[in-house]
Amino acid sequence: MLSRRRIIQLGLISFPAIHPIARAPAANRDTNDSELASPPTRPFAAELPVMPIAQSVPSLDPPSQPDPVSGEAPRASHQRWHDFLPKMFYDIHQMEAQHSFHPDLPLNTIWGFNGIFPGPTFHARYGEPIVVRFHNDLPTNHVGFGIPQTTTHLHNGHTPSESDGFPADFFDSGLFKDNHYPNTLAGGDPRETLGTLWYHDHRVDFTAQNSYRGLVGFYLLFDDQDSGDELDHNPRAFRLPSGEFDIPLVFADKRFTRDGELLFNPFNLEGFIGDKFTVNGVIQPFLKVARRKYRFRLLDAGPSRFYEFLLSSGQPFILIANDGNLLPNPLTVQSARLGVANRMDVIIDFSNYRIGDQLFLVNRLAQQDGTGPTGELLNPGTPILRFDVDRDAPDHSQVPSTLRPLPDIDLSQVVRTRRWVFGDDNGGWTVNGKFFNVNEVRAAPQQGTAEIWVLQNDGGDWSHPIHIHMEEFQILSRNGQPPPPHEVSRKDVVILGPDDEVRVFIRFRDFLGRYPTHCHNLVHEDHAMMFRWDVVP
Ligand SMILES: [Cu+2]
Repeated sequence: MLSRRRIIQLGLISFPAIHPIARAPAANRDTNDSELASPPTRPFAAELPVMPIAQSVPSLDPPSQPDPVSGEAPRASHQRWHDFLPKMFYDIHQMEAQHSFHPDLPLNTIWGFNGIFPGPTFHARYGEPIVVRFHNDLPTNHVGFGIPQTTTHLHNGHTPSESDGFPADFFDSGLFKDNHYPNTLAGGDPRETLGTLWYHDHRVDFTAQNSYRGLVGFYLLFDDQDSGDELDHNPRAFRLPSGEFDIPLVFADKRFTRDGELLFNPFNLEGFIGDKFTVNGVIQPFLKVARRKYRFRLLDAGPSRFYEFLLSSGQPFILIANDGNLLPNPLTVQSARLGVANRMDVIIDFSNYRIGDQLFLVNRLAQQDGTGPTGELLNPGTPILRFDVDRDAPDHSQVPSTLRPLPDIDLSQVVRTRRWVFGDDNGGWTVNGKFFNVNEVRAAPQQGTAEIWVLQNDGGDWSHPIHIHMEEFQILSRNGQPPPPHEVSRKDVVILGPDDEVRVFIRFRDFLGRYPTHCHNLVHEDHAMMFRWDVVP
């Protein structure tokens, strides 16, 4: 019997969704991407870029409103518009642009929000609903991978369905769409406050290619406690490191041709692994830091790699948030493991180093292909970001011993249990034996109820980071055991290692409509490891 891997190599799989696979050079028609080594680049030759903060505009023309307006891509009317009247407006253009991944490589043609990779960072606040108008200004005659149709998803946003970037809600170049982000608490519960979100393209079948090409950015949410001000006089404020000392870091591995051109292999359906590590769009950058505390918001943007981060000095991290959600209490951890789309907010205190010291953020997790990490921890691993301690700076920040309590898990609210098996039967990536079909509603939970979802990996060697849209969940058990301390948290992406079974508690509040659940190995997602579920009245 042919293995699934062999079947893929022979090109025998046909998928039910539309898969107009982009043309790739013949030399790339192989799943063994490790043969395609990128050109050498000097480590730590360029400074870490810090993304600009997205700037609002006074108004949109035509004005955004509950029903679609002229020139807008087709969409359903906005839910609960008048409950969450937008107070701020943003005008964002998805554009092709030139980008430098490294001074030793030529400029590359990327796709970015406002033409930059990563895109501008949103600073949003609870109680301030916003509308973001996403214009698709991508070229229709583009060269290379990607498809110039987009649908933007705000990852872990508690967002009405019609603004959630459903994979089938993509639209063509020349059109725009208004996404309404209410910035409201799930169920009105302050324990559901979110913090580190990100936005990216979610076009069905092409999410890996479009986001790999650059359609990725951060969206940070603040409230009166996580206020983004370490000098805040409000006694409730956490006063975590803020401003220039609060730095989002997006990790994305890339691969380049011999000529230094960004390379993606659409024929590799297992998962695409780069041999160059970018942070905020630059290969192995350095960051000048002051002798004080910093908050770093780590994000794995994929497409397929897992990371285990450590500091070369042996100093532990203070972990304050998992998947962007502040923990009940900070945890001291030696390392932080992230699957695709996971976030970890960590505090690093540089006050015990001397000016002139250098230390490294190191990835030690071995991964050869899209299967997932081998489990081996490399020694010393790959230094990805160098910290250069170069100055003193005042530090008014603190790390409170108590952050956000967890919402109650009230099992009496549970109306049913559903089992979702993530597998590789039927010759491809499936959930309960089926490929993604945008028109098939696989679950219809009733608004206001809670359910237990059992997420199970039957894939043998494979690891799958599973993402559920719209609501945070809490892990009840992992392989029959209580979750480890860092997973005692609200989560939106859970790593399913080989044969793992994770039971989660999830509720369905505030908005109706269709949402997806999928593997966030973007290649698995695009090759149909996803299902649709609808919240119904
Ligand atoms: Cu997967």
